[in-house]
Amino acid sequence: MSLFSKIRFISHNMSNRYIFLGVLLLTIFLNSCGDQKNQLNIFTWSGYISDEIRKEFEKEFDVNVVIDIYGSNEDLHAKLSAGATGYDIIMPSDYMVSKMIKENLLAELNHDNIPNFKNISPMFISKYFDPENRYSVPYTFGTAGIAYDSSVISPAPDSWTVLWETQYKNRFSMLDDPRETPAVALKMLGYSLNTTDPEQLRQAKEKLIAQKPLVKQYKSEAEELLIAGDVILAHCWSGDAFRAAEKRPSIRYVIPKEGSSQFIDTVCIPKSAPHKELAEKFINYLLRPEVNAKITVFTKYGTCVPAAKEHLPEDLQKHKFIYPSKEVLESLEWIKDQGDFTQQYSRAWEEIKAK
Ligand code: SPD
Repeated sequence: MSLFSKIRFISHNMSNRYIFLGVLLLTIFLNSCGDQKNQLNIFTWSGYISDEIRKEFEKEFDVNVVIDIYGSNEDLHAKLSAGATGYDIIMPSDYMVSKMIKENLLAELNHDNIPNFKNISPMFISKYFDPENRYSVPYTFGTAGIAYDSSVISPAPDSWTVLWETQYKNRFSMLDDPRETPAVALKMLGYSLNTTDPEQLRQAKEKLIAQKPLVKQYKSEAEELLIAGDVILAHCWSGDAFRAAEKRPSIRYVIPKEGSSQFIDTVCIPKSAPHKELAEKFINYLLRPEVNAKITVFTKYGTCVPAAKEHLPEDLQKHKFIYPSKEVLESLEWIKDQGDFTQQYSRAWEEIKAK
């Protein structure tokens, strides 16, 4: 190699090295900028926050949003009371809010940071589980009932007893939930779903044990099973039935004549939240009427923000999956936190699952 070529070779390699070093430093710098972005960690039910809402919030507030999923209030409670930290937003139902307040697991909200709280209908505020909404903001409401495929099952079932019929062995699912599933058996037996009578709970447990060989799966995300046609009946929540019906139009939803449960799911901030102010911004964002309407379109649960209805297609403003008749409404009960007796529900549920 001539001297000239050698010099050119060395300088070429050096400049490559400088370029490589430059790119490396830039990458480290950009990554570290990324890491410094605030991150909002949400722990919620499946199908509760759409990608659209997540991305729009990320863009407007220049943050990252990470979503983790639970299938029951008790799973959420178990995780938080075992000391899980890092979550900024959780979405417990009514009775779980009162339990978590009692156990000091929730942060008090700074309402100055949530001016859109004024958009909520008075129907959904000051409820028994948090009378001054110091810890919770309503997110959605709904019921539990039976979704069924009307192309296979006709006439429509009107009783929980359909879920004990041997002809449907392995063709239906039950919620995987220590309060909702015993509630079905309690209602069938004519008892309150909030019973604190050990004998009534024992009878409900026996019923569910007898039913177990027929059950295809205990699953709280029944929507997937219904859409895939893996089940033709499912004990599930109204919005999930509605979402399944959107993809499989022969799916219908009924609330059996014996009665069922109703709920309000809320948005709360755990006491251990690392980004409380950001969490309050998120709550305030969810309460914008146009954002809240998108939530209803996505989740298919009821909205607590009346002004959101103006942004909703007409059928969603009064759909019977969301708004049951007066007669049906009268047959519904709220699940309540039963203090120490809750352990008996958990034990009964463990025994059923262990059979
Ligand atoms: N896929 C969303 C399900 C939300 C259900 N929350 C209701 C709990 C009532 N106990």
